[in-house]
Formats: sequence, C-alpha cells, structure tokens
Amino acid sequence: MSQAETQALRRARFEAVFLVLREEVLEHCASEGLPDDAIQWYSRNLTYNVTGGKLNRGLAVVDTIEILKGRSLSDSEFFRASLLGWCVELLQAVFLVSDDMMDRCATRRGKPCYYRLDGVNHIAVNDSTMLEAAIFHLLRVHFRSEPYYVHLLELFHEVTHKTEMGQLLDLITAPEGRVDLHAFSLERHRNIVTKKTSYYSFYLPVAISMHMCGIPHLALPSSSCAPSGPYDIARDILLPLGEYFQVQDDFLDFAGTPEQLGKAGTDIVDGKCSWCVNTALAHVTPAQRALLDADYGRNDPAAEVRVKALYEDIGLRGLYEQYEKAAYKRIIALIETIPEHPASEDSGSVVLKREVFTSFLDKINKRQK
Ligand code: GPP
Ligand code: MG
Ligand code: MG
Ligand code: MG
Repeated sequence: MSQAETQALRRARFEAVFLVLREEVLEHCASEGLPDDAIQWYSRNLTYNVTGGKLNRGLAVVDTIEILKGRSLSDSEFFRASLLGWCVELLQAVFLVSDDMMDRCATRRGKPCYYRLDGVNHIAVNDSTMLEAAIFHLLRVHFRSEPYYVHLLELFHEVTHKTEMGQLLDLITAPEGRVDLHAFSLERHRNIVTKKTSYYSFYLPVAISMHMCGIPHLALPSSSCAPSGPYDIARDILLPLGEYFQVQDDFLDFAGTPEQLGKAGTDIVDGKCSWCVNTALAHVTPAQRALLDADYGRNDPAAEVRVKALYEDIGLRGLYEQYEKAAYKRIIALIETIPEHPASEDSGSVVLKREVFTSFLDKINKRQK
C-alpha cells in the first residue's frame, strides 16, 4: 500500500469514530428528553461544523500517540485516541463558528459559514457552546476513571481560556471603523497569535497525547500550562510552530484564493493586526504609510485593492519566503534540543521524541491551504 493510501485509510478510520461519537452525544440528549426537532438541529450543528476540515489537529493526536508509544495502536487504543482527537476538532468548531460571526466571514471550508444558514443567525452563539458541551460529555463518559482525567479537564479549560484571551486581543486591536496602525507591532501580533492559535492547535493535541501515554505532569498550584518538565519542553517548541502556522494563515488571507482555502480573506477590510500589515509597516515609504493609514481597515473594496497592490509593491511575497525559511530553521533548531536517542525504552517509560515535532512541522511547512 502506498503512503497516500495508508493515510487515506487512517483518515477514514478516524472519520468513522466521529459517527459513533455523534450518536452517543445525541442519544444522551434524547435521554434527557430533548425532542426530535432539537436533536435534528444539534445533529446538523455537529456535522456541519465539526467535519469537512483538514483534520490536522485531530489526526495529530492519533499520530503523536503512535509516535510516543513507538508502535501501532490496538483497536480500542485507536478509538480512544481518535475520541480525544475529535475533542480537539470539536473545540476548533466552537472557535470557528463564533470567529466567523465576529470576523463577519462569508465562507468556511468551501461552504457558507454556519451562522449564515437559513434560520440559524444568532442561534449559532448557543450552538457553539453546545459543541463545547459535547467535549466535556465525551471526556466524562470515556475518561472519568483515568488518573489523568483531571489533567485533560484542566488542559481543555486553560487552553480555551488562552484562546479567548487571544481572540479578545485580536478583536480589540482591530476596532470597527477606528483602526489605529500605531497600536500594531510584530510583538503584539506574536502575543495575539500565540494565544488565539498556538495553544489549541499545537500544544493541546500533543499535551493530550502525552497524558494518554502516561508522561508525568508535575502538579503545580497555579496553572497546568506552567513549567513542568516534558510538557514545558513540548510547549516551548509548539508555540513557535503555531506562530509559524498563523503567519501562514495571515499571508494566505492576502495571497490565497477562496478556491484554494475554502474561505475568503477579510483581514484587510477587518483591519486585523496581521503579519502582513505589520511586515508592510516596517518597509513602507512615508507616502505608502499614508495610504495604509487611509485605506487599512475600511469596508471598501477599492481600498482593499490598493492595500493589496501596496503589499505587492513592497515585495511582501519575497519577505514571506524569507520568513518561512527562517521560521523553519528556527523550529528545527528547537527540535534538535531534544536528545536524538532518548533513554526511555529501557526504563519502560514514555518520553518525548523529535518525531512528534518534525511530523507536525512537515505537515504545515510551505502549506498552500
Ligand atoms: C484564528 O484566527 C483564530 C481562531 C479561529 C480562534 C478563535 C477564538 C475564539 C475564542 C472564537 P482567524 O480569524 O485568522 O482564523 P480564520 O482565518 O480561519 O478565520
Ligand atoms: Mg478571527
Ligand atoms: Mg476569522
Ligand atoms: Mg485568518
């Protein structure tokens, strides 16, 4: 079997688990007395918002657990790993449903954004919280007796809180109709993207996998995201990796096509503190700066066209290529701080391996969608 066929099979096996989990969540609601029309509504919510994506985050849980264990998983291990992977995909759905309302996007994954479906509109606010509730229902049913259950709960809560902080910063740095480019900087951008993207997209799948593989998490009074050995090491590689991923997202918002991305870029019109505008700010002439001040963050297609032309004029594509190369090198150097031959198997304990991170990096490097 070719590698592509193996990957397709793995994805199909992972996708099959979703159908089981959706039934389980719906059956629970039915047992609570939720009538049929509401069950149908919840079912569509789950299907429309949780499936149809790239599944990078969910599959990363299964991949990481296999890498850490150093062997393929039994059927029951695969199911449980996939369940945790789907919890990450559910969390992503929670964020995307509400992010699209806040960013006023039109399309996602090649379809209309959920809130734009006939009859949905603001019900999407409650639907998004019901996607979140499904995570904690599934964790409770399947993982309540595990010694690491409380760690999983803390992880989901803390990562969610971090993401919300990042989203807040993202939104208030782009106040509607009153964008102030003086408030922008690459430092503020890093703070936004680390919080709004890196924790849930990169740290969460790996930390979940580490818990499932029994890597000890030293209890700390303040925060389970605080320093604690292997989790700390993983986080310090995964946050920069997530930053690279979100810079790609920002660049593709400008340079990608809706056909390629399944979504149309809104960052210029929304006045977002994106990598593109911050990089442009460091390279503009005074005249170009005046154009940005006048045109950035304006709900006017002609202004957006002028900003895009300015990006081309300053050579943003070339600057992005340079950024990509430098980010790749920086992350490889971070990964190489992990011993190549960890002294683990002899003691029977599971430890971090470079492959956990290289497999992630390989998946996102130079991505076009
Ligand atoms: C991605 O930003 C960030 C999120 C999806 C996190 C949202 C968090 C919430 C608490 C709602 P983005 O707006 O650049 O993503 P996209 O380009 O996919 O819309
Ligand atoms: Mg957003
Ligand atoms: Mg968005
Ligand atoms: Mg974006």
